[in-house]
Amino acid sequence: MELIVGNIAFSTWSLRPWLVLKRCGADFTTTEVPLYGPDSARLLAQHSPTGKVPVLKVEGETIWDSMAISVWASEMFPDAALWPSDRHARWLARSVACEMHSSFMALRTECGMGPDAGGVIHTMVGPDRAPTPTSEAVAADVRRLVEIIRTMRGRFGAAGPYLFGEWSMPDAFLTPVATRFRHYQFDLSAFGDDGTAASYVAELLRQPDFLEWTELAATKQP
Ligand SMILES: N[C@@H](CCC(=O)N[C@@H](CS)C(=O)NCC(=O)O)C(=O)O
Repeated sequence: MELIVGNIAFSTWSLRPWLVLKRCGADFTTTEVPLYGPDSARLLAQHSPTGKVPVLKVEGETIWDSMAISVWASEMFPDAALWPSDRHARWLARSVACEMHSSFMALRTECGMGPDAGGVIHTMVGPDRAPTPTSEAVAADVRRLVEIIRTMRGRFGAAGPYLFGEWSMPDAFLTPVATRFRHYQFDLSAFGDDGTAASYVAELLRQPDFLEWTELAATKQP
């Protein structure tokens, strides 16, 4: 089984299924395709029907899209408990993962990872960037994320430090956000946080699998 990813330092979409597969204990290799280079389009076309990563190559199939790969993993590794066992928590965990997958465009665009228009490369693994003024659209995204974290941690977080207590799929989908908050040095208290979101973000950034990804990034050129 082979997971094709973009630059480990900044490909936020790639990080999610990588965390999910690690959580499952899946036996997989990771192949990095450098993005935004002169040869990137050709290399991506060799691996991916959409020209985008991540994709998972397994049993002769190519599964594209981070959500599809994650859903595949939850089907193939039921013992990994990728979704919460409580059914109410599970329904809402899916809502959070899907919202994360389909929304927050302002945050993604204005607080991007990878090379910016000026050629500066923003990465999930530092160095951090001095805080910059945020647009109202970004502020609305951050407020919504803080609200999600406070609500889910408040309702379901008693059994552990993650969004639904024990680690579950939404944590994989929110880890790239945690790296954006760190890189762009967001003060979450200015967006409605009472400390819950900041603690949760810190937890995501110290989860062992993310630290392994960070170590992997250190061995590569961004
Ligand atoms: N919705 C897709 C998004 C994939 C995506 O946008 N991947 C970026 C890398 S982070 C990419 O491959 N970009 C290459 C390009 O657009 O040339 C997913 O979840 O997998």
